[in-house]
Amino acid sequence: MIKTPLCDLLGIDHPILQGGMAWVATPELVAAVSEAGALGILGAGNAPPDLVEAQVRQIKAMTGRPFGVNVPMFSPFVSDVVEICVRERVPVVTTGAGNPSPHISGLKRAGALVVPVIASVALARRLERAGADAVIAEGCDSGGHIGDVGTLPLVPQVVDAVGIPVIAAGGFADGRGLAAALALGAVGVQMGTRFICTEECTAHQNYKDAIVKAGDRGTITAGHSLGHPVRALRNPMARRFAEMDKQELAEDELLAFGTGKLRLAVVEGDTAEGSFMAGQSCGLIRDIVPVGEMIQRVVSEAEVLLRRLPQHIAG
Ligand code: TUI
Repeated sequence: MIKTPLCDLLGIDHPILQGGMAWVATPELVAAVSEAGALGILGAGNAPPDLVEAQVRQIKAMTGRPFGVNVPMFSPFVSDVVEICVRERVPVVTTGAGNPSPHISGLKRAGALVVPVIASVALARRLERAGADAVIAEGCDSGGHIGDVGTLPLVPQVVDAVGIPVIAAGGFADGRGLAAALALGAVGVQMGTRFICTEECTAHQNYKDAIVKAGDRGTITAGHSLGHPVRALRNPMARRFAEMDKQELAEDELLAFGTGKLRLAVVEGDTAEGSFMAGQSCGLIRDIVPVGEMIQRVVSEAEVLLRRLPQHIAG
């Protein structure tokens, strides 16, 4: 067992969070992760408030363990979704893709722990002052919407800059990653792509198979010209999107091109037209396993590794 202050803060057994991926992190996955002793997080994405409310209730019916909801700041329903988290007494709220400052005090009054995803030292500092309970420092090795600093340099800089616990994200998929994150001063890891390749994840089988097949250079980034780049598996859709970046098209043209492509990947499994958002950890993922087995594997690998580190250094 690896216990860190994160386990006490969140009431979990293992210092592992499952990223709140839009369309992918459904109640089935969230409940399985929380039941396995890590923190399952619902991906609210752009979903309308009534759907998020129904999904939160579904999670509560499936598990009595702590869980979270991820609210991306670009959702057209941010305030309503935050209100649902307040009303439903969601234990942990993570945020992404923007600055959640205006929502922190309301959530905290309702007893929620607020854990924003940040991609820079500056925003980590600002959110600590605004009352965040912890931050998830996400490097650009991760999938989906990314910042511009790699995980390895970002995490220790955030650890040095704030007094609240720091969770590392971006590139983690095994016990070696968890051990490395702890060495950087983080209290745990958040993994996204690794959780897609589990039996309980409801994403299309083609999504899971494409991740297992992908190697170290399996992803590319696109959307830089829009100011919010996205990392996804290399496929015809991703290549065309990356080409459009170079053509300096109008923002609405690029946005229109991206709309609905994540759903096409997750729900339809459309390998040509879908946007299969995934992190660089895809090269480390070789199987589709039950959530509980994967978490156990990660934790015991990290444990063995940390125990054997003195011999490893001695050579
Ligand atoms: O949010 C994510 N990952 C995501 S969201 C998403 S859905 C999407 N669809 C189409 C286009 C774009 C996204 C897929 N993946 N991760 C958390 C994250 N947050 N990564 C980076 C950031 C971030 C970036 C800038 C957080 C704050 C931030 O602040 C800017 C500011 O306002 O100061």
